[in-house]
Order: sequence, then structure tokens, then C-alpha cells
Amino acid sequence: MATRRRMLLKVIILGDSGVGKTSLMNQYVNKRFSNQYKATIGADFLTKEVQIDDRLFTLQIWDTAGQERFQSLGVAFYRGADCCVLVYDVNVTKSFEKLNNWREEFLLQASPSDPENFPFVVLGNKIDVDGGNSRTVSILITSCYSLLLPLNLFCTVINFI
Ligand SMILES: Nc1nc2c(ncn2[C@@H]2O[C@H](COP(=O)(O)OP(=O)(O)OP(=O)(O)O)[C@@H](O)[C@H]2O)c(=O)[nH]1
Ligand SMILES: [Mg+2]
Repeated sequence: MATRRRMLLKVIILGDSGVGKTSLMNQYVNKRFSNQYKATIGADFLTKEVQIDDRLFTLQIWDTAGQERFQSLGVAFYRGADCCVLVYDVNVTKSFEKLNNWREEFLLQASPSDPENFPFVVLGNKIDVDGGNSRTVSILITSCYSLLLPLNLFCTVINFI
């Protein structure tokens, strides 16, 4: 039986400092969560094997620094990305508004061959905080944003928040 090559998929996680990028990656890969905040310095990756149908993939998940002063590695590692996860904190509107900047910066630096169809995932984190009472970014707004993202109409939505 012919063996098929395992595919490597490179995923970049971007978003403001403190939105929970490192926590998400650790939870997804190691199933561990810590309440302690330790700012990411530079960037680092973890890998995870996933099976989709009968194919095995290795996800190389890059966690990046949200704080500008810690973005010491530059953004050279954006290149060759297969997907970009844009993370915001549902309790911090600013972190949602900043998603466009992260997206634009990513497209600029990664310069994917087909930017209009590049897969982005928008992820609203920290929905548990204060039992949801501190939430400032609604599910509706996020859904609109995600739907309009490929149409390049997202700026309009952001301006209406
Ligand atoms: N309540 C709650 N706290 C969270 C959640 N995700 C992360 N946190 C906390 O939020 C803080 C920041 O999380 P990090 O994962 O370090 O944030 P980050 O986006 O990696 O931040 P930078 O590395 O500075 O870019 C930590 O104290 C986490 O414990 C969540 O879903 N719910
Ligand atoms: Mg981090």
C-alpha cells in the first residue's frame, strides 16, 4: 500500500496582548490552562497531529507576541502560513477593532498568492468572564464581521460598532 506524505499546515495566531493566544494554544495542544499571565516574547510554535478523514496532518501552530515591544522576531515567520487565527477578547471592544490591523499586517508580510481567499478564523475568547455580563462584542457583530471578511467589507461593520 502506498504511504501518503503527512501534510504540514502552518497556523499563525494573532491578536492584541492578553486576549488569550498562548492560553488557547496550550489548551488545544496540551489541554492545560493557567490563570497566570506571562507575556509572550517573540514567537514560538507547538505542533499537533490531527486526522481528517483518512489523512494525517501536522499542525504547526505559531503563537505570537501581542505586545509590540516583544515582537522581536519580526514577522518573517508569517510567510508560508496556511491559515491565520485572529483572536480578540469578547470583553474588550478595542481588541476586536484591532483585528483589521492584524489582518492587514499579516497579508502585507505573508503576501499569500491569493490574499482574497486566504483562510482567516475569527475567534472571540474569554466568554466565561463575569458569566458573560462584561461582554461588549456581540455574537451578531462577530458573525457579520466573519461573513463580510472575504468580501472586504469588514471596515464598514467595524465602523458601526
Ligand atoms: N477567564 C479567562 N481567562 C483567560 C482566558 N484565556 C486566557 N485567559 C487569561 O488571560 C491572560 C492572558 O492570556 P495569554 O494567553 O497569556 O494572552 P496572550 O494573548 O498570549 O498575550 P500576549 O502573549 O501578551 O500577546 C492570562 O492570565 C490567562 O489566564 C479565558 O478564556 N477565560
Ligand atoms: Mg502570549
